[in-house]
Amino acid sequence: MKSENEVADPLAPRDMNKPRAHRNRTDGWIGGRPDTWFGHYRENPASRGGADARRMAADNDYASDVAKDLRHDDALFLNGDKELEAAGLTIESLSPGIGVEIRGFDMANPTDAQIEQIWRLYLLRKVVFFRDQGHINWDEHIAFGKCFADIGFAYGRQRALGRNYTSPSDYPEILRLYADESQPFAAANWHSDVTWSNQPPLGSILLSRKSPPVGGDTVFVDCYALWDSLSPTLKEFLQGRMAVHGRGGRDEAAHPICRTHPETGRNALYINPTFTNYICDMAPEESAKLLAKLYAKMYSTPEHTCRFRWRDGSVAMWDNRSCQHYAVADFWPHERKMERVTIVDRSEENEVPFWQDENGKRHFSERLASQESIDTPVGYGDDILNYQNDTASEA
Ligand SMILES: O=C(O)CCC(=O)C(=O)O
Ligand SMILES: [Fe+2]
Repeated sequence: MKSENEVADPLAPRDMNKPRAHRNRTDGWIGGRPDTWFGHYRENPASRGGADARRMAADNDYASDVAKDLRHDDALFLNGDKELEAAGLTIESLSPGIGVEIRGFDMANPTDAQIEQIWRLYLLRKVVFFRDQGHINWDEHIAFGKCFADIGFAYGRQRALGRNYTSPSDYPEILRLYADESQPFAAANWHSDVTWSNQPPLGSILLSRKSPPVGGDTVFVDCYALWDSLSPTLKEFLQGRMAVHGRGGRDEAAHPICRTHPETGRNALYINPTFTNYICDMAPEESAKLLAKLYAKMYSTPEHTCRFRWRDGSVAMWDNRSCQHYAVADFWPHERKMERVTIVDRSEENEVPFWQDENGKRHFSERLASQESIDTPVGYGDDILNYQNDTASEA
């Protein structure tokens, strides 16, 4: 007998390797290597534009409209437009779907028009980059963050810090991530920041004070595209479903797996292998299996990523609601000194993640631990500390 959870099997292989399979599948994975799926040439661009890849395969007029939209977007993200020009900004995309470098302004003295354009690009590109901002001091770094949102502490609302993270004593808003030969560290695990909290920070503004001569890049992945590229069956199975996140094996917050962005209205895949413990309302082994499949899909699609090479004074400003990041830990024994300002939503209503259903109803994340417990850094035992050494991360 089928149990309630066994509706349509979201893990069932669907037509992999069949001729003309692109006509009836859109996910490019399960039951085979995703990168051998020949529909990728159309499917991944479709995901980046939020288009329907199946319909593109069946309807040439629709496909040519999508192509037109993508060409239009590419022209904007490569060349800019009148509004950017009026603000004195030029841009260059790192990849078709995610990441753009913005040039022509000074973080210490941004104009209102520049702030408006930076936010516009931030929402569209999920992460934006600036170069040559090494002259800014902590006050200017904080002031720049305040142009967009409220300033949080290292963990957003939580002030107390864990290992590897320090703040100058009179600047709790500045988080230092310093690594060198004797203090090796990198947040080398896919994540969106602080998802163990039901009030995760909306974004971060990370400045490189000292970049390694080689290595230490940061990779970003577009979580809208990850959501859009799932099969309709899997989307239906996951929509409205929650996953539990936490640190150190604890259950601290339940978040919708399909998270609706409060400003763009787009849906993003909101699970990560750093903090997500399990999917709710599934048997533990089924949840583990599905998470593994999802991660395999999420992190094996270079089409949805961009990779940023740091230089001294470079800045990355990312949106935790629409992308994830991974700091590549290949730079030891070199020095890598980063400083971060964390931004939190001004609106309480938007700060707690939610999934918005087709009737406009918001289904919010839940806090599962006491506020006091959430506000306390996780204590790793000495054994674990020694064993994990450079890998444990809370932010
Ligand atoms: O060091 C980096 O590039 C990113 C570190 C990180 O994960 C963070 O600041 O949230
Ligand atoms: Fe992070």
